[in-house]
Amino acid sequence: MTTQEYLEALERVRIEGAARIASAETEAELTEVRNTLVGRKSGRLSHLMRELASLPESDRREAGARANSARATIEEKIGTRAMELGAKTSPQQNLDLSMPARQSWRGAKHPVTLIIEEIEGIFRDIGFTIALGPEAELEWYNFGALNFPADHPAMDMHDTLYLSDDVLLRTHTSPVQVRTLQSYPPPIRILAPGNVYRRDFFDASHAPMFSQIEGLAVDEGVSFVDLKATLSYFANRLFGKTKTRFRPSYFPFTEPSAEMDVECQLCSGRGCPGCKGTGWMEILGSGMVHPSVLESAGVDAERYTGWAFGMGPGRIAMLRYGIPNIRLLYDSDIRFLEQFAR
Ligand code: 2NL
Repeated sequence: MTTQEYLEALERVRIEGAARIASAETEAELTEVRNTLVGRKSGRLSHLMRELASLPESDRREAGARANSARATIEEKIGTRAMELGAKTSPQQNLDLSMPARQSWRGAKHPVTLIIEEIEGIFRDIGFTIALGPEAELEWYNFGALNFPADHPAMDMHDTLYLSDDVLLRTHTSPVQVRTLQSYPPPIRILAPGNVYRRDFFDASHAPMFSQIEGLAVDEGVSFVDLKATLSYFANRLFGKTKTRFRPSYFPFTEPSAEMDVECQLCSGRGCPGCKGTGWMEILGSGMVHPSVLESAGVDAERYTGWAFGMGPGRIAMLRYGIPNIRLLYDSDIRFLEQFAR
């Protein structure tokens, strides 16, 4: 082989090699192409490099440099093509269909929040407005306006958190209703949900802060029939069709007063430990607004009458969801709370 022939052969390997590398469509094909070009034993370029020795002494240096350059070009093109083929095929090849999906978490509202929202929805449907007010309240709105006698035990320092002589943390949401009566003329139909505070509630099964919902309706000609009909309707919306009953009770701010029971949700009224064998569960207290409460708030008790009620959403949530222990409502245990995700 003359030097001229040798250099032409090198050029052919470089050009044909480049074309074959570019047309390799799989990594296996590319390996095959690589073997035929630069494979140690049978590669065309390896063969040509062994042929160098047969060239005239004076041409070897130049021809050797050209052969090395051709090899470098081919190796570089193989490397580039290998990356292209890898990028094309690896997504499928690396896909592990048995790999578990990443865990996703859905937030849950607290059961008491769910109940408050549900109760608000029911009363909004029948024309009640949600009313809010301050949690730090004047003693007069919390007790004085509500017909509490000056020596009522609820006003004791042991039961109520006082912030100063005449300011306290409200013990019920009634002050919101008194403020509404002062500010708007009847007809009034409001629902007053919110947090309330009691010192005596601070033990293993009670928190010093808990939620309450009160409601108030005041207009001309409002009677105990309106109270019974509205609260019975409410109980049937909340618990599904269920028996209700009213029992006489006492509150300083209502007269007459009544507590409402629903058929025990655990035993359907047959009697069980949950209802202490009575077949009934108390869900709220209510009554006709005491005339002196209306007068305290500046409402003419000769012209207007009203009814009111109060309940604890925590207690309702326990009945409604079958929660056995009140502490579950306060412990913030994620295993309990996540059951209310929806
Ligand atoms: C209960 C009982 C009750 C009221 C709250 C009320 C408010 C005004 C006037 C008259 Cl402004 N009454 N609220 C009436 C009866 C019962 O709550 O067991 N609460 C947890």
